[in-house]
Amino acid sequence: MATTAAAVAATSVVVLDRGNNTTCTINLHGATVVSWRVNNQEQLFVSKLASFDGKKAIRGGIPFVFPQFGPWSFGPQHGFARITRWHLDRAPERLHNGDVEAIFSLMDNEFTRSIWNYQFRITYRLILREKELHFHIGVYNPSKDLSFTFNMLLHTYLKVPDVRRCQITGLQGCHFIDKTREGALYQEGREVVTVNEWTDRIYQHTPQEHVITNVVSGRKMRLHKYNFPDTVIWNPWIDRSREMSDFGDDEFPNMLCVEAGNVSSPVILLPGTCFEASQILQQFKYPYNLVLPKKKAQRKLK
Ligand code: TA6
Repeated sequence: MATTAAAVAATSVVVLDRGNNTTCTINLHGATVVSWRVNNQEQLFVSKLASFDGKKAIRGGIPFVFPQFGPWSFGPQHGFARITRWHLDRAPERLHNGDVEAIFSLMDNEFTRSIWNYQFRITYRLILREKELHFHIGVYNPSKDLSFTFNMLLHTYLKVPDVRRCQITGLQGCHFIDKTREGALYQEGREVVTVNEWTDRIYQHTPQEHVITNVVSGRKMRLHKYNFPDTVIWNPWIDRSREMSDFGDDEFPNMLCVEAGNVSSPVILLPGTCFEASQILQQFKYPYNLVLPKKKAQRKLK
């Protein structure tokens, strides 16, 4: 299982293998998780048209958004972290309890400073458990005198048999910016959110946990997050799918993005300080009686 740094340098891919066909594959291009298999079942969506040219962001898996979410006047949409090669600090290692861990990092370099002239260091620790994938992130500001602000988000593409059958919990009562309606602010009235059209919403100050039903083979996915106050829900549906060259026109029913992040209020990082955030994805079966949503009118706030 031990993957030597030399071997990794030659390729761009790192594999955490827990045995029992449970693996996690990371591409050093963006430290993008491009596969998470639980007992040989893929949990993440990657487009059949995704580009692996080491330049463009990978269309699928879990791209790492930093230091900007969305359009950016200084640099690429969603920042440079997802289009930069990360370093493997610690090759995959089996822990005493059978889990497998690896650590990646990204530091400022000539390219990043040409866009965003700040020193920084990000560590990204991934732990593969039996039915779970853990993400621990540290952002450090080594400067003696300069603070910086950033957005950060894990742009998770869940693989689903039919997105129209998925339900997402934990958004009721949350305000959201609806990018499909000129960025107007709304409040979510539904107990469980469903996706039956182009959806692109930034839910603000969401609770620490969401459960997404009807993911791979009818199971559920629990997303538990820490220090990620926002949740973005995205599906491009028909028209937006056609606008993306690295996304198949027929693929939108099979993916759902549920993204934990710091979007609505950027993080301000003082000199010499560190910011930590984490996410746990846990795949599990039903014993769970679904409460069918009582549709309430969404109240437009302004
Ligand atoms: O996270 C949702 C979103 O911001 C959408 O607005 C959509 O643009 C999506 O990300 C994909 O962005 P990309 O830059 O990867 O095409």
